[in-house]
Amino acid sequence: MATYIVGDLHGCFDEFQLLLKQANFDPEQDELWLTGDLIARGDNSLTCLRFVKDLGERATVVLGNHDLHLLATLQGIKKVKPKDKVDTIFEAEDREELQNWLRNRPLVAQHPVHKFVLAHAGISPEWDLETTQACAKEVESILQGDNFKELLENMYDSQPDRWSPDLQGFERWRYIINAFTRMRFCYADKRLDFECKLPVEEAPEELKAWFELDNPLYQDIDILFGHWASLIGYPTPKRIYALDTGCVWGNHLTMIRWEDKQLFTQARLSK
Ligand SMILES: [Mn+2]
Repeated sequence: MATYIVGDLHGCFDEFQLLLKQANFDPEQDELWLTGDLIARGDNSLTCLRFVKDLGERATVVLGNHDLHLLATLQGIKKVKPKDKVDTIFEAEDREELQNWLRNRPLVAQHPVHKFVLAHAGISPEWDLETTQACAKEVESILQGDNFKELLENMYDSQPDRWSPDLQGFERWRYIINAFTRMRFCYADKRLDFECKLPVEEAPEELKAWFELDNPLYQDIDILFGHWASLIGYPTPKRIYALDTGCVWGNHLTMIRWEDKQLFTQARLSK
């Protein structure tokens, strides 16, 4: 039995299948963990969703910003962007099942044996492990409940950008969602930035990657995440694993086998 963790699929189903084949992934024996953003931009979002859903308990996937955005568009809160290429999901006969499956996915997942944690964008520099778990649970229970639409309607903003345990209601949940699914750069005071789109090497000096801030948790546990394709080739600290290597942008899909840390990559197939 092996544990594999794969970066953002973004609808790159063919590359995903080649990667699983390359690693001899066995759905009867092995576990697959996914960094989220299964859908959007690539050509086969619907197939990716169905495949991961059908893996059942063999797969653990955390929610990404595009996954949450899909839920918002399915609820009619946002319009579908043609460039996302998700129309087939809207036309699918199993769309209700897919939606319900997706909104029951977690924001963070901790491996019961290996102890690593997985989140789409990362773990807030202001949180210890206990706060991380509690914050995720709080939002997950709303997403899984009857009032999830109201949460999705209120998640589109970049404020508040600082954590406080005193935050309440939508402001609190918005910070939690943004930290888990959208975070990249932070200021030295741990304020989150959502403006900078530059590669990390070219970012203004006052901005640092979230994992370069001072949080004891970042040395205590292995953290795996996706979301930040331009980190490709950037030397992350020892316990920090960036797995989105921009397959949908023409680079490749990356998967790590946790037991021996072997990396598997599959280049984007030309069309
Ligand atoms: Mn993302």
